Amino acid sequence: MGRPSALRPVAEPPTDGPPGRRPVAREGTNHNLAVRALEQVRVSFFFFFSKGKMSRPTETERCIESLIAVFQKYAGKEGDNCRLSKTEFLTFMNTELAAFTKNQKDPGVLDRMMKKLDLNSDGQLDFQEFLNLIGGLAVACHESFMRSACCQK
Ligand SMILES: [Ca+2]
Repeated sequence: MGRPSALRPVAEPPTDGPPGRRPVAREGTNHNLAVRALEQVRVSFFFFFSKGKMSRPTETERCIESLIAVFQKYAGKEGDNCRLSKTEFLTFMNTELAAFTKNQKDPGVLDRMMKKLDLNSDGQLDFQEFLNLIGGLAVACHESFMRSACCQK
């Protein structure tokens, strides 16, 4: 485990108990360690995106920053600027993913996508729900690239 954050001190991972006994499932569960690791990443990203960017961002960091910026751009068009309304989602799809939407012959496809992505059924897409869309599209593109790469061999 890395150094404790200045913002959120992190308890040291538990030491192993006597053989044959599992440590008390509180602080040291894998789930809690994973959650704490995730919090560390979030804190690091908070510093990266909010403070002076001391070093040039990597390609991956720029991609993450772009996804956040695009989400905020469309989510901020009306109402709750932390979530995409259906109108904002349609604007996003027809602007940013026009190549995808233009090829759709089924006019209900975006409605169904919105319903499927809206995991908590609040009629809006939060950033996590938005990322599920981006992740799904990225996987589909990757698989398509892989298929065409395999066909060229
Ligand atoms: Ca939602």
